[in-house]
Amino acid sequence: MSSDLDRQIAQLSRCEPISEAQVRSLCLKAREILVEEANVQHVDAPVTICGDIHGQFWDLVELFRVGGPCPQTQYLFMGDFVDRGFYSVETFLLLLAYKVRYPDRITLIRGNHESRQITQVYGFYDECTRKYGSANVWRYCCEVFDYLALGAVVDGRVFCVHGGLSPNLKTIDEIRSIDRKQEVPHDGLMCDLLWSDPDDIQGWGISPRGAGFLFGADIATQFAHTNGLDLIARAHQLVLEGYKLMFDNTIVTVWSAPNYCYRCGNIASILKLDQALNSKYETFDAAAQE
Ligand SMILES: [Mn+2]
Repeated sequence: MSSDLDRQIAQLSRCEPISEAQVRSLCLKAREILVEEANVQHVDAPVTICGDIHGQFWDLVELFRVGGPCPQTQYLFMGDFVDRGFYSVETFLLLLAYKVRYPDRITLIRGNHESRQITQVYGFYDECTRKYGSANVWRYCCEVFDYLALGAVVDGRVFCVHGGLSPNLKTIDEIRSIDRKQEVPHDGLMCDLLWSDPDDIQGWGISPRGAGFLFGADIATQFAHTNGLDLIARAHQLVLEGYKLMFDNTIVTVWSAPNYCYRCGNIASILKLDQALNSKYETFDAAAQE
């Protein structure tokens, strides 16, 4: 019922949570859509690529003001919708409602925070139990997390992933053999895609995060060459200027949570790719908190 869904989108857009029964039904519909998606979704340009949101609901509203409303603008969100901010429930459910209402106009890929283990430490679990009086909504959302795609490729030329590359990955095709419908593992290819970071090193390095790897320009350049890519777009790391190009413009970090944790003082950005894959970065500041 798209009219019910439109009402839920309107309600969530005011930062008002929907009922537990509505969350359950929304999550079931979302899973039906996501289960049909590939581990690496193909997306056609033009599309606007976004990084971490982390429950900063009013900043997500600002993002849609800057980037244009969904579905008029096609969006690709690179994960970390929840934790840290005050409104992970409303943030994730609004994005999920858009996904169910306009499945071809918004792509959601999984971040390392879309995990049972991480959300029990960094806020989403507590927020769900506080707002709903039980862990049911958290459980429904975690079941959706397991179905989120692990990456996306725009027009065969721009690879999008939350974290980065893996020593166990040569071609994008190899991601297709993962059985992604599970909690994020502690190591291996699926883990690395969600946890790794580019760094000014040669080859591979140990990540200080305790999961994933650091990878240098040589690794990124080789991966881009092997897979015929113009750009690797990823999120996962706070960038004070909102975005950061590295390795001779082979990789970019896009960060979409302004004044992260309501105290970092950073600006945020989104990456607009036009029909011809020209890139344009739009930056924005934190919204006034309501
Ligand atoms: Mn992350």
